[in-house]
Amino acid sequence: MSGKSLAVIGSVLLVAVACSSPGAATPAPDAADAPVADGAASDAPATAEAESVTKGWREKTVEGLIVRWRPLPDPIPLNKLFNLDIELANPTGGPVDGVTQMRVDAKMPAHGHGMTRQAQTIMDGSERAHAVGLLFHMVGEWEVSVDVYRDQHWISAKWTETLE
Ligand SMILES: [Cu+2]
Repeated sequence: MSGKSLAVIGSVLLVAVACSSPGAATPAPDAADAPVADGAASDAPATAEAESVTKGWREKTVEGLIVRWRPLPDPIPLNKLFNLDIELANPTGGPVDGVTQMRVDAKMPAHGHGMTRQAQTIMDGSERAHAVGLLFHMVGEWEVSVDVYRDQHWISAKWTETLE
């Protein structure tokens, strides 16, 4: 009798889990998801830029691919989790083809160490991704790399971010 009740409860739980997982598997789109079409990222001269102000999208063209990212929040906080939005673009316009994977990592080259945790990168179509769970645990210079797997090889775009 009680065994049967447990079995019923068990199946109800299973149904509940099964029902909730499709929703849970979809990462909630960030509130700040609106792609700021600011080619204005390179507006200000890069000289003597204050590292403590919002810099917006960082951009670099590597192997014929425009790679952009911005931290959330911006500026990157010390010793607190942050995320990155990543966008790819084709310099000649049109879609970006052949991208199957993206990943993000960061290290402090001067100290010979990386982050204390691994970021998870979730692709959102073939031209966007969200990297979650980065953490800069020290002040100083961090090298951020956004790696894109395209046409069977990795393209790596790197930036230096200074945390004060
Ligand atoms: Cu360090």
